[in-house]
Amino acid sequence: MTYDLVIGDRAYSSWSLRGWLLFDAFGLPVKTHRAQLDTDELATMLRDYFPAKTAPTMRTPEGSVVPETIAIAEELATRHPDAGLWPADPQARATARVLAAEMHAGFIGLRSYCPMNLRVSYTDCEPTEGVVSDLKRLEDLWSWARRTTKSSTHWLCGAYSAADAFFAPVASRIATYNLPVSAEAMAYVNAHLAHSSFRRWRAMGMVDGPDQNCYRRDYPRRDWPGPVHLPARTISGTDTENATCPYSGKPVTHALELHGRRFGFCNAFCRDKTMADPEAWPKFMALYHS
Ligand SMILES: N[C@@H](CCC(=O)N[C@@H](CS)C(=O)NCC(=O)O)C(=O)O
Repeated sequence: MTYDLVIGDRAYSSWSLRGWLLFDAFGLPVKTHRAQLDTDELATMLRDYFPAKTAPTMRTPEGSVVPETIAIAEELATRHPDAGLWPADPQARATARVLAAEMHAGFIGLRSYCPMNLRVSYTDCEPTEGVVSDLKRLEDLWSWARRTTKSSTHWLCGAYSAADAFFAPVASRIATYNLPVSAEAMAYVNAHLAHSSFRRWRAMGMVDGPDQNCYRRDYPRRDWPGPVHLPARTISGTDTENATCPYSGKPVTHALELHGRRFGFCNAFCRDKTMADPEAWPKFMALYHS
């Protein structure tokens, strides 16, 4: 038995990203169940998760239903005290909790004007006063956290913590909408874009379900400002270096080509998520370097 986590479209569901990072970035196994937002899929799936109404919703191995991302963070931190969801140092821990709580409840201007969309990046979105004021508050909070905790890492309270997981979707919005922030804040954004769990989620988001029109904006586009992925492409057939999937060990049914070499997987999603960012996947990279 493991944890179950109901999530929305990975490209668009900012709360689902937070919820999933609380597992993946801390080495906690989870089985995800994806429902497409703006359809009846989520409501249908959540019939088995009363009283949940939104994604993410966690079910613990013994069957407790935990919706609300902040509750998921607290419950996982209590159950897995060595995973490091909250900093061990009391002052850093208190700071991290303040950050996560304010993110959970606030930044409505930014969240509504700039919905998360991991599939695009725009040159400019003409941010409103509400967005600019939310960005200023974020910068103030992030600087305060670094000063208070004397963090010497990329992250706000020392090692990557649940507070950073809470800000990952904000970092993605700054990248997507090219929002104006200080050099210090941009360095924090870049740390998120390069974080291996974030890269894995985004790689899945690039290939997980259709583009949703309600998240589309007609601003001019630019390339994604995060790490550039290796140039993989899908190919037909199963004539690959490996006979079994690097993730499941099952026989190869889908293939990609990278740098003239052919690799196989046991389903289209695992092939496509690897194609979207090969370096995000340690098991694939181990195969690539073998
Ligand atoms: N306060 C909730 C917010 C979750 C939330 O609003 N999730 C969105 C997806 S990002 C959702 O499920 N929307 C579908 C709906 O509201 O019907 C949390 O912390 O988890």
